[in-house]
Amino acid sequence: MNQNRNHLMLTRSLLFAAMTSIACSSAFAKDWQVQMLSYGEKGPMVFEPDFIQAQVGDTVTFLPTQPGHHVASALTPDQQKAWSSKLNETYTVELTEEGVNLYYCPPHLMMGMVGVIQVGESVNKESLDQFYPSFRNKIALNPERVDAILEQVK
Ligand SMILES: [Cu+2]
Repeated sequence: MNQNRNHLMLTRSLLFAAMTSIACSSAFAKDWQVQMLSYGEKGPMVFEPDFIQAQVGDTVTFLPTQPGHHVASALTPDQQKAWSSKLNETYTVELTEEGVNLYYCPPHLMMGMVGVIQVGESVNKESLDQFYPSFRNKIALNPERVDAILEQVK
């Protein structure tokens, strides 16, 4: 009898612990902020920061700090929907899948306005490595700056 009651209490407290940890993980989801700049620390036409290591459930908000920019995904993890924003708008993307997101500013891809969001592990690194050479061919100015961003993907 007594043992049964103990077992029930243990089950209840485990259930409570599980529910609490679910609530906590969403409470700690982070909103990262990326500025879209015509001139930043690394020169003209940049996202700042240009590399983010995030977790599933986080969001990234792109801010039109300086005018003339927007953002579009070039490559996303398999189940992550492609995204794109309108010119000069604040835009938030929800990171629903693990893997690497490569994105760019459409009017300034040629000038290397590119960024990366890694979510958890880089599970789609093989797709990224296959995709990157043709993408890099469209960058006329400072492709090395973009290479350095991609090198942070581990
Ligand atoms: Cu731009």
